[in-house]
Amino acid sequence: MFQRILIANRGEIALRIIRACREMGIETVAVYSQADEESLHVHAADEAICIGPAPSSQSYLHVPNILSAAILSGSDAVHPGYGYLSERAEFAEICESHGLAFIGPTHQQIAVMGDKAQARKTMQAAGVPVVPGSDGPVKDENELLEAAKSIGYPLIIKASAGGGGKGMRVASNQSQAVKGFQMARSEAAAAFGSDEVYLERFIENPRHIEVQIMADHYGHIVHFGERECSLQRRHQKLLEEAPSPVVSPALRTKMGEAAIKGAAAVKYRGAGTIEFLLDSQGRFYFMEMNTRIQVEHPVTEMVYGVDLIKEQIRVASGAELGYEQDTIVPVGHAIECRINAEDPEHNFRPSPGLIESFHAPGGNGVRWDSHVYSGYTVPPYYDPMFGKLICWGRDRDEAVVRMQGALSEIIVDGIKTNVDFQIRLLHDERFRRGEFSTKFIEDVLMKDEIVKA
Ligand code: MV4
Repeated sequence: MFQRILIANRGEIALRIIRACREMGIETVAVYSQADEESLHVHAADEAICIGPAPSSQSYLHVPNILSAAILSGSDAVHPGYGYLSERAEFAEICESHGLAFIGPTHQQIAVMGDKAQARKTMQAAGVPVVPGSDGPVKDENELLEAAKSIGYPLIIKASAGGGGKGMRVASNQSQAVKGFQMARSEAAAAFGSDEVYLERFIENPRHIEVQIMADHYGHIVHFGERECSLQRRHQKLLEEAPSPVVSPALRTKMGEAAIKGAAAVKYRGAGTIEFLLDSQGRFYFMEMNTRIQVEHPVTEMVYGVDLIKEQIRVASGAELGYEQDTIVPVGHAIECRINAEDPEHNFRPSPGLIESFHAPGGNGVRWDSHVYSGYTVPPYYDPMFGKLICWGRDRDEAVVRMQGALSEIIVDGIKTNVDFQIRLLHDERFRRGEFSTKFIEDVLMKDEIVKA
């Protein structure tokens, strides 16, 4: 087992990883930017090293500084958390070549899944269902129109280097396809330094459902069911739950087995998430694989009674999984609300600043993962999420009621938050019935607002 882990991240996830290490008897080294001196993760770790000024490019994304901190502190492993360097293949490779275990998959696996066209090909070859689409990237207008003829409209043009919704264009006919192709290419070139794009048939009103997997270094792979992640705004998830209200035990088994098959095809190791689109007829298609721990991992933890961070660390150190799929059974229902420093009244603009007073929610089945406290200042440089509220119940209704109660207990004075927006979402009858798709927040909730105003 590792003796000392450097956590290459900040905020709630850094604290989450420190807590897991503490339970495992592993020492922790926090890194922090000059804007994060007062963050709880700095105080909670056994050692803390300043790695640079506030901007991420000079701190949490600065590989030489983080590597120096890991080596000078005598760490034997690096946990990247989510975001930042967690899916940078070069970072994983540099860690390993300096004798530091990277708590995640191999750099080759990160690279394959980071190239979305290559990931799609890999999954298709493994027998995982993919959306009908182009056979690899499309190079020019001829290839575009040729592929579009067999795919049909509407179609979606996606950047190979993209993911998370950047560099995408939907086209309903030939002229839109030609225009979208040019736009997607130039957007991708500017954003990712690669203008490679590929095509898929556009699935209307899909649900975003992702499967959690865990793999050891010896080829054993299990899944921990799905998370329903359809409730997003501009590709930022707002509320996630496990299980999905529309996934039956039979579909869970099918999606879980598909996810394991895809992971096995690249001899995957560590924690991973296979994202699927689920259409209105119950068909599912591979979309992307995330090769990191995800923000919403706690809903899976609460339903399956597992500590995914501890499992990640255990398998990274070379331990065997040690349990079989048939022992992994979901119990009850969990919901996560992301709590952001933002102003829903003004187009969700960020609202950083001093939290003058703060009160955390609590109670039976309530979990609050956050690094903030009364007197903490949310810095303007990073993601506005400052906490995650996770509620478990024996069924979905109990989880919803607990979440409503817990949300109304939160007190945050000094900054604007999305707490009231989350309360409204939980009271919506369509949400209560589990009837929503990825378009719900923008098309339904936001439109209601315009109508009301
Ligand atoms: C799609 C799609 C419909 N059809 N692909 C958005 C993020 C990126 N990971 C892929 N995305 C989508 N891909 C096909 N073939 C619709 C989306 C999409 C979406 C997916 C999940 C959650 C929210 C979304 C919002 C808009 C579009």
